[in-house]
Amino acid sequence: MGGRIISVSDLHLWGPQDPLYRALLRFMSEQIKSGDKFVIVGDLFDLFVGNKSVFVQRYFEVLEALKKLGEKDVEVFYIEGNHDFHLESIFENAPHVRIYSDYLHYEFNGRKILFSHGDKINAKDYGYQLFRFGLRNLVSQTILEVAPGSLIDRIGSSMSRASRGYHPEPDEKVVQLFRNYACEQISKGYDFVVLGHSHYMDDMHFCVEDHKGQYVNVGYPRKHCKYLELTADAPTFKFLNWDDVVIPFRSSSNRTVSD
Ligand SMILES: [Mn+2]
Repeated sequence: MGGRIISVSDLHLWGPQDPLYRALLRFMSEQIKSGDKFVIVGDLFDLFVGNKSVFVQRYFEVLEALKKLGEKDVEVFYIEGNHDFHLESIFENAPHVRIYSDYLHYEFNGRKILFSHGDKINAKDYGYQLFRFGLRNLVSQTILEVAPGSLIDRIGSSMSRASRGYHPEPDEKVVQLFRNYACEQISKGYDFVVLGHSHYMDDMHFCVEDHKGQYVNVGYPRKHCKYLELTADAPTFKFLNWDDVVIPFRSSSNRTVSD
């Protein structure tokens, strides 16, 4: 059955040897059906900046698979994260892939959905803001164009290692900030708010002056093994397991899913 919204975020893929990378390829070919909308809510890649050949080569199969989804009439909405941005030129020849640098407002069967990675919500996350400043703001499009890919890869990889990609423990204050932000958006009329970035799996229902809305966050798929599905007639987003498709990326040591 097609026509669903399928959403992932925070996979932080590091390359073709990553079991999650293989899993995502299988997921795209087997689970995403004709007519589905595939929404990526940032940090699909652990590092992908601009159209540098070092990244294009590293993630070649995933890029090709995303482009191929157009053949089965799947629209792809790619909301950039803080580890993957300036991607617009990568998909220039794939009109079914649309890139959003901040957020996506989407209407699905009369319901309003806000998708955003969420990295701008916590203005007091100094460590992260430094990462963002260093990578996203300082590395402007102009610098990106002239700097060698290998240099960006080296700097970016070490910054990425120092940020959430390799230290995925969620911060309670961030979790609260994200919930507050989602509630605020629901009070403005959104029916669903989909965020990533916090690496904290969340599924909350808010009711503000008789208007109900759901906030969802898939957390950190390496740990929580979830993706999201919203069908046309379902009242809420459902958390589905990667298990059917993906055996290798769950190990016995990271099975805690109580949060
Ligand atoms: Mn992030």
